[in-house]
Amino acid sequence: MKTFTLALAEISKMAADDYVGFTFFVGSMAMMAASAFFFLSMNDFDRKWKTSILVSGLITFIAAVHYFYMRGYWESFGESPTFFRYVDWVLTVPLMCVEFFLILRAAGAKRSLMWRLIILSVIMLVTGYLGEAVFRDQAWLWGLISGIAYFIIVYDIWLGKAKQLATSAGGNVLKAHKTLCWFVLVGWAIYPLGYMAGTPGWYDGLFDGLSMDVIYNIGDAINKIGFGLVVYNLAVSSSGSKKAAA
Ligand SMILES: *C/C=C(C)/C=C/C=C(C)/C=C/C1=C(C)CCCC1(C)C
Repeated sequence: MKTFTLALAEISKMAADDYVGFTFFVGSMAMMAASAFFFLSMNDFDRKWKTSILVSGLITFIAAVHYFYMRGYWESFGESPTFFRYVDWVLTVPLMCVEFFLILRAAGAKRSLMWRLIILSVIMLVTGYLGEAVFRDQAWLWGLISGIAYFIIVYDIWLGKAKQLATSAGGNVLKAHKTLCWFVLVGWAIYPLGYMAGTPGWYDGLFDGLSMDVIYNIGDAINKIGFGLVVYNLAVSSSGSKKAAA
């Protein structure tokens, strides 16, 4: 009861114009709801798809836990929870790479493809962290290196090996792959905008009035939940059997 009262007291203290606090709060709830949805529905599918849905749920669940911490951090210190943010990403973005591998596995995707995407995503995130938290004076340089890793990922999935595999798989897999590719090209492009809004550089002034954390929070909701739903749809449209029998 005491914790409950305390929690209420904290919530009532959130200012009406605290968009960062608000999006952290809504983000926590959305990630939690999405996790419940994915976890509860995963048993409707056969084994092949179960793992993919499990991973969708893990992505939103890991994010939900980090959002609770990040909201609290913001509440207590009024600062961006940069460290928690990047720990969240370094766990969840590689899992999104695993999703690509899982849906292309039947078409013959090798583990090397998965590891390549994972390593690129870790390079993208570690260099981003260095620019945002450690070498802020050279944020543009670290952002650029991070951006190069990002573009290689985009290239790989849109035009490289992953694309070939998706094309040979055809049908629903190809469709889902394409949608995920759009998420990476457009949805993930939200993050560099947040980065530029939150770090000093030649781009100063371009993003005046925009909050890095609000931009990141919107990006996370779109990408983590959206990605999971694409995979869920693929499972629904491809697995017929068990679902139809139920
Ligand atoms: C669930 C979290 C996701 C999908 C996070 C994705 C993050 C990125 C695509 C971040 C990319 C960055 C750049 C491309 C350049 C500037 C630094 C970053 C790390 C913000």
